[in-house]
Order: sequence, then C-alpha cells, then structure tokens
Amino acid sequence: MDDDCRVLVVANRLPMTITVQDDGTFNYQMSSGGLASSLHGLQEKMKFQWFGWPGIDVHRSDRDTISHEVAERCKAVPVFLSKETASNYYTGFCNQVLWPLLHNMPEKALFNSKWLAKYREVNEIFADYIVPHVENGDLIWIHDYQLLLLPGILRERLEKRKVIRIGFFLHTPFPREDSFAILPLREEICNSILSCDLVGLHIKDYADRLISGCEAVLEEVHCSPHDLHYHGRKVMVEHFAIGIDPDSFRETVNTAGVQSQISLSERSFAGRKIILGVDRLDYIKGMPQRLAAFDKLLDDFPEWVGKVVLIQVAVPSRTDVLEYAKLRDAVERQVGRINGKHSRIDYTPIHYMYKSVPFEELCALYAMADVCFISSIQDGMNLVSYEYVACQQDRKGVLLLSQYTGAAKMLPGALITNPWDTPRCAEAINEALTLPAAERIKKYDECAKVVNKYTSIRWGRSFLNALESTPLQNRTPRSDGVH
Ligand code: ADQ
Repeated sequence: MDDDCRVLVVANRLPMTITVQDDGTFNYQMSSGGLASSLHGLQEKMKFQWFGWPGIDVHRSDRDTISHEVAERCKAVPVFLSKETASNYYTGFCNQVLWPLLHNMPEKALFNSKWLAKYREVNEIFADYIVPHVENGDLIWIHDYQLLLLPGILRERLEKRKVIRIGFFLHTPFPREDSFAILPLREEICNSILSCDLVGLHIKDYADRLISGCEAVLEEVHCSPHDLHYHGRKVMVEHFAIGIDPDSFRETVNTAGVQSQISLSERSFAGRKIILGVDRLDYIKGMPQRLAAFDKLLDDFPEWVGKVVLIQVAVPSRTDVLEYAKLRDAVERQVGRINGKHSRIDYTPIHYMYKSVPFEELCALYAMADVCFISSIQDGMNLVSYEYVACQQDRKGVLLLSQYTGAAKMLPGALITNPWDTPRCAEAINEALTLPAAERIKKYDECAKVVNKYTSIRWGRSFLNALESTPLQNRTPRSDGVH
C-alpha cells in the first residue's frame, strides 16, 4: 500500500465524542472502540482525514471553534446537522427503517416519508462537506448503512473533476430477498453502492445477497462471482471479516488494576461458574432468547441451581426509539421472573447491569467468565465474541455462539447454537460448562488463532489495499446521456 496515499474516512460519527459541560464549554474525548480504534495502527502509516457527525446539536456560533478543535485533535471534519434533521435521519430512517430491514426484521420497521427525505438530505450534506477536500488520487472509504446514498452522490459531483476511488463497507448483514423487497430506496441504494470501486461486507453470504439484490432491481448489471459490471464500470464486491486489536485487550487484562478486580469478583462468585452476556440492548442481540435458555438450563439441569450465574451487561442503546424501550421492559421483567423462580437466600442466578461499563471492568468480566454466551438473532459480525477470546488467555473458556452472527463463520472452536431452539441451547450451555479440559483448550486455541490473525489492522489494510488496486476508471456515459 502506498504510504503517501490519502484516505478520507467517512462514517456517521466522528472518531471523538463531544459533550457540552455545565459552563457551556465543550469536552472532547477520543471514542474508545469502534472504527477509530480499528484503524488506529494504520493511521500512523497513512494520511487519514475523517468526516462524521459530532452527535450533538451545535449552535452556528460554536461551529468554527468545534471544527478547529476537532481538526487539531483528530484530523477530522465535523458534519453539523440540526437537531430536527438528525432526529429524522438517524433516529427515524437509520434506526427505525434501515436497521430492522437490514437485519431481516420487517415487523420492527416503521415507514415515514419525512424520514426518508431527511436521509437523502443528510447524505447530500455529507457530500457538501467532503467535496471541497477531495484531491486527485484520494481513496474515499465510506462506512455503513447511515451513508448508503453517499457514494452515488459523490460520484456524480466529482466525476468530471477528480480521479478518485470510492470504497464502501457495510457493517450490518445485507438483507435476505424478502426484507430487501420492502426496503425503501432500494434502487437508489443499489445504484449508489455500484458507484463504488470496491464494496466490502463481513462474510460471503452478505456479499452474495448484495450482488443478487442489485441484479434484482437494476438493469444493466452483469455479474461474475467477485465483481459486477454496471454502466460500463467494474465494481468489486468482496468479504473482509472485521476483527479487533487483541493486544490492547490482553495488555489491559494484565494490568494490576484489572487483575485485582478479577480476584475480588472471583472471591464473591467462589464455587460458582460464570456465564457472561455483553450486548447493546438491541433486539438483534437475542437477549430474551438467552435468558430463556438460561432459565431452561436451571429447569432441566437442576444440579446447576446455586452453582452457575449469568452476568448480563445490557448497554443502553437508542433509548429514544420505542422498540428499544419495549425491549428493555420485557428483558427486565424476564430477569425478575427468572430470579424470582430460581433464587435462594444465598443465590441470585442473574446479575443484570443496565449500563455501559468502563473498558477495564469489561476486560475483567471477559477474563473471569467460564462461558461467553452470544445469542444474536441477526448480527453482522459480533465483536464481543472476539473480545472474550482475547481476554481468556489464562482460563481458556468456552464461546457459545449463535449461528446468526458473522463470527460463527470465522470461529471454528465456538459451540454454535440456534438461539430460537431453547431446549437445545440449554443443553449447549450444560455442554459448555462441562466440557473436558483437553477439548475446551483445543477449541479455545482454535478461536484464539483466528482472533490473533484476523485483526482490525489486517481488516483495514486488506480493504484499503484492495481499493487501491482497483483500476482508476471513468464511468461511461449512459445511453440516455445522463451521467
Ligand atoms: P454492534 O452491534 O455494536 O456493532 P459488536 O460487534 O458486538 O456489536 O460490538 C460491540 C462493541 O461495543 C464491542 O467493541 C464492545 O467492546 C463494546 N461494548 C460492549 N459492551 C460494552 C460496555 N458495557 N461498555 C462499553 N463498551 C461496550 C456493529 C454490528 C456488528 C459488527 C460491528 C463491527 O452490529 O455486527 O460486528 O458493528 O462491524
């Protein structure tokens, strides 16, 4: 990869979090996790320029100050959106239309034409900020479902003026045919995606579905296994499984602070096995299914009552969306019912935490759990599974992983489950808790090999290498003369 190459990374959110303090001044903090840390290692070698929404409503008079600070601190350009625009675009169209449909859950989707118009408008606003920065030879890397129309808009605006390559990575699954058929804007979305030189998804299934979806709604698409030809342009469609930076987790686990948190917690759970669940409280993560399986374990294998606990961290997410509030209520009622049923004076089976835990505490939880149970009913990849493996170098615990995650295709040592099949999930938990040491270690080592090899740096480098290797091409004019 050419080290002088400039990469414009465009994502819904900036790589830093900005908050307003009591005195009205702003606080800036680099976001932990996410895309910024995935690309951290590469940023030292290549010139990155970020674009993203700061996530707060900023008065016009403060915009210059914030732009200056953000440019200085993380080489980023904030894309300002009014509160009303952001709400219709993000809370509305992104989270209540695109998110459920991309995850094949049309029953959770709501439709509203104002949201749709604002989604288009925000993708145009992103282009307004980006276009003045683009130079010949740039690689533009656009991320995720919030910006599906941006590649097409940029291609139209820059076509004649700049020689650039555009890449797009979708972090969610690409929907199955039935959900795709009701996706609003599907033609516009496919047309935009095919304005890219390279389109990346986590696994081959999603890439295949994207190719079929584009073929279904657009004329003039010609497909071969790894690329498409559209309006005379070649578009590569590849799968690049994202990973994590395992060293940062291992190093944190080995700090004295985390080690003492682990010892303290181990003492309070002495004589009991620990199953861990960590998720944003999102309906894709299958928390009710996990709780039902744990309940069934205690019913069907009563020898575990008093001997096993489930620690469930539910990170608050999208609290302004009704479906998420309903999910929280349902999960908390379910936790109460199960605890009411199986608790004893000296035993509470489920330890439920509705909060975002600090990174050190998260690493301590990962390190002390005997089993990590991931029961997503849909999930693009699922990085919690990788993080658990990275933190388990001493204990070599068991990963119980839903077949509906991208990670299930990557981690051969995991015990794969179907979260809808409650009795078999309960059996799988029992199997995970009783796996003979030699088999457990073998399975763990298989997972660790993948987590250590397919890191986030490798993911970023592979995508950018592939993007840089695509031929620079002009779009041939369409027969109707429209470009
Ligand atoms: P998410 O749906 O957010 O990501 P996931 O991949 O599991 O799901 O990542 C969650 C991240 O949040 C992890 O890095 C984790 O450390 C962090 N996190 C979890 N609990 C936390 C807590 N209590 N406090 C602080 N941080 C916490 C989307 C897609 C996934 C895809 C990723 C990356 O839905 O399928 O794997 O993007 O592409």
